[in-house]
Amino acid sequence: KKLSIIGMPMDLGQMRRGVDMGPSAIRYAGINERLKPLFSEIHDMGDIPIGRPEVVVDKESNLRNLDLVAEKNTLLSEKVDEAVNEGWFPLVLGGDHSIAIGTLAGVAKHYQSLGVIWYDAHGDLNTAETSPSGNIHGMPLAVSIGLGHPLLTNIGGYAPKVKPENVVIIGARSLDEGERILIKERGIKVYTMHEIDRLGMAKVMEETIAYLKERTDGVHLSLDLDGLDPSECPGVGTPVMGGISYRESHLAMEMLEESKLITSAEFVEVNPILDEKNKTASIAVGLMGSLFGEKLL
Ligand code: DIR
Ligand code: MN
Ligand code: MN
Ligand code: MN
Repeated sequence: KKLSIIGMPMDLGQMRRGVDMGPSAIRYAGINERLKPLFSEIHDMGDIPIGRPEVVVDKESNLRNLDLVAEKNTLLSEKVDEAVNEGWFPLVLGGDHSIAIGTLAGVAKHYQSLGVIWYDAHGDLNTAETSPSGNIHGMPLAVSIGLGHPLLTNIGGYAPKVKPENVVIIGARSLDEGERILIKERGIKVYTMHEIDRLGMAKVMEETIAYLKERTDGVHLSLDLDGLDPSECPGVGTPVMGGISYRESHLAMEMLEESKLITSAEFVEVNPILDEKNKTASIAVGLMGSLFGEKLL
């Protein structure tokens, strides 16, 4: 197995600066050394150039920095597409969660029926019409099922990227009104913290894996570090109490590894400015270790 690491230092999908340093923080936490024994080859492709563009606040559209988010995600989608074409497993480092728009645009065209695991405190299912914030990082899952501004939904020249019934959200505990309606309308599968507490993570992952195995030919893992509890992962822009534990998260990654289902991944929302001694980036790297087959014995 060959791994391609792509940094996406994007902070334009939300309002807290610092998440653009996520890829650096994750590299500093030792991603290359940690994953080296698990792959025959690793290419760190460096970062997609984002620059320090002037931030455009367009209150009319309720889509903050729309043009820039679309443009930069197009660049990411091309890099990801290229990696998949050449037989590399794409691992994207965020950056805020708006980058999932580009990752999925690059990945989804390679599958008949891509599945997505959305590991997150949030649903990221807002559109301009439902968003309370205007932040595009709260919208990438909606965009990927084809809902939202065409500049976002049509990246890569096709839409939608994913069928709503191929999506499993894990860890939700903060959903906006419009997101709740969409989840019910479109039949999106969600394991909230209630189900995780009640069933246990092992059962949640068994069900998720069985569900996706029968309907997909590839599965993308989109892991927002705010899915974990903020006591363990404080370095995120929108922390929500009562999250998934460190141990539950390792179990989830190990079960995904055993399933051999995952074909691409991204780890997002690491913000070292808000972190404690790079703890959140270190946890991200540890989770990658489990996802890619690190074994104690
Ligand atoms: C909120 C927060 N639902 C929004 N979303 C976040 O702005 O749309 N997603 N933080 O990760
Ligand atoms: Mn291709
Ligand atoms: Mn998110
Ligand atoms: Mn989130």
